[in-house]
Amino acid sequence: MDETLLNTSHVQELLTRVSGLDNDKGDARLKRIVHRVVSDLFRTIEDFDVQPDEFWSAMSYLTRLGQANEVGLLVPGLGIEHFLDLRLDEAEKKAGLEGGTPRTIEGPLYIAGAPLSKGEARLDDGSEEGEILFMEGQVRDTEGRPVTGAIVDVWHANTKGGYSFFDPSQPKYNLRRRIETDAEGRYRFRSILPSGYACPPNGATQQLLDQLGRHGNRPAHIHFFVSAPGYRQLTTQINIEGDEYLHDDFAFATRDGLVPPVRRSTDPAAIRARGVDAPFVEITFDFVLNRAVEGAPDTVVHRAHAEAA
Ligand code: MBD
Ligand code: FE
Repeated sequence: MDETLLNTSHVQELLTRVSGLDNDKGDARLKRIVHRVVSDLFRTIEDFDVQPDEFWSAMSYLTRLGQANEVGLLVPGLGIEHFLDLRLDEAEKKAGLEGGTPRTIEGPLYIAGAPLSKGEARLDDGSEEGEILFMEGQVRDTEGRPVTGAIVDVWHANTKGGYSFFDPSQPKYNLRRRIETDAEGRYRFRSILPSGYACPPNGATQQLLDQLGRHGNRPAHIHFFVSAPGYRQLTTQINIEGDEYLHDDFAFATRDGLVPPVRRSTDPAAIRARGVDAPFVEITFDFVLNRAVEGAPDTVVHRAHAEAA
């Protein structure tokens, strides 16, 4: 071993005691993880000769990040949430699962308990000017059989990139619905085409991104949880093609297979047939679910979610 401060018996004993590895109480796995994380931090401090002022500026950064409730924003910004997806992909491959719709990150803006309806829904309340969107598709298993009674839980931003609940100017559950698939496994909804999201410009996440020379933008996207008894829950998003950030997402969520064609209709007869009074866009997107299996980690992620009051 190199003669570094980290490698001295004094510091190694300190790390053992810090993480409780010298006692037989507590959580054995957590002790090993804390030992690793604190050791890696000590090594970073030593290798980069981090000074106390720099260290405390990082601690006040983390304090501000938490106080602003931006932890869930920095995590995808640092690619960590995408890495967790890659890990799940790898575990599923090992368990012999393949052929499902690609997963991609949940992000920080899901709200549980959106209104539930059968077959179809309208997500917007008509109060916002925006391109009219009709989206529909089928939920199937990997053998191509329709999944009846699946729940398509969908949420997306408005034309300003804001999400209801987090953006108090929007009505409760605006652009959030749960749709139960019909006898053919189909869902359909009407909404408005979302715009991309941008990190709060004066927030803690953007502050770090600035120092990394990075932007904090996401391409326009629509989130989904698709679930049904006997199947693995799918967490995914589709992206709206043509967006300038389509392949430059600060949250690294764009994946092959998740960018469906967007069909624009300006034909008066088609507009009349849809029962609307303006041009609209259509997206067709089918979801393929893997069956539930033993031996692959659960895809339902337990994390703190706000619930609308
Ligand atoms: C979002 O809308 C989002 O989906 C992610 C991952 C991060 C910030 C805002
Ligand atoms: Fe989002």
